[in-house]
Amino acid sequence: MTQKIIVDTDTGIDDAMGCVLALHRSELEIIGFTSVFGNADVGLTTRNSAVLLEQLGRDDIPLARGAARGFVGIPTFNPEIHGHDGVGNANFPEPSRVTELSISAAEFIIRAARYNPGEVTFVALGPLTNLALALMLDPELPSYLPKVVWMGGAVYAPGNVTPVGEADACHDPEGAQMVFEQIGWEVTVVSLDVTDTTLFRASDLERLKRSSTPAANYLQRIVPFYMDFYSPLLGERACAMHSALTIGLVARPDLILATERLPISVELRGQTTRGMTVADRRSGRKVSRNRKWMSAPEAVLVRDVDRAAFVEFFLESIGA
Ligand SMILES: [Ca+2]
Repeated sequence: MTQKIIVDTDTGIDDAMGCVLALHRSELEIIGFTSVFGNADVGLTTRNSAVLLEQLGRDDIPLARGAARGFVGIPTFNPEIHGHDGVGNANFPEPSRVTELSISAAEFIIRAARYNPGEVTFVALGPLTNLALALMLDPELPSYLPKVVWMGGAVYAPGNVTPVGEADACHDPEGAQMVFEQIGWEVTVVSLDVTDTTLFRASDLERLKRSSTPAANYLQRIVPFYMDFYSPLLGERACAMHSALTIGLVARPDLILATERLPISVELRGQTTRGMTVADRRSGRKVSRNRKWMSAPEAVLVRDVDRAAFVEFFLESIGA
């Protein structure tokens, strides 16, 4: 059975890997791409999604531009991770066939969800700003769009931009909190707890290089830059597959080995912890008298995945 998805992405190298995977899976029917700031300025992330769609010959997929910033704070970017252009300084030509929709990402999300009530899974690979904006415009959104999957946060694992903060959560803590505190939808969280340890290794890149599919050709131009950033952190030539894993788990839920239902709240005010995804892990939380946490809806945190099977699935899917 095909699953309709909206891919909300701050493309981004690992995001591009995820988008490429999504475009190659017949289980997934992509009804639109929405862009958001994050790995780079939203102008660049929108352009990168347009380039990706053109490179893979999928300029039929709608693309709507989203938020340029989160609710609070001026965004900052880290070009050493994804490059000045967000995709490894790969110098792709300007997109000519893909044009942005005239409506915003938030408006597109509402329209697409209302047109396909109950059928669309919102897959967010960046800050949750667009979904929060859509929720502000249409408070009934969860009844039309009941499933949200988010690559972001860190519950058991440390953060990546701060000791406890993951990048997408830190880019817009308020937007993320709006999504987590909302009752009526199921939020699945694919956090650093599993993505940081799901690696694309040098041997996988070699396999990619032996392939000449459009997807392989495209990824060969951007993945090495990401590996350059990650390799000193990992102690081997590799990179984390954050967003690609997230898409993979939407396509193949059987690759999920363990989940945990937890109320999650996003720290908005901490001196050193702003953006931290705080889960109530207390065993006695359900009988606790702490009403704030009792009323917080539970999210589904992915705790373990079949990493080797996923990487093989990724490579096979793109013809490598
Ligand atoms: Ca991302």
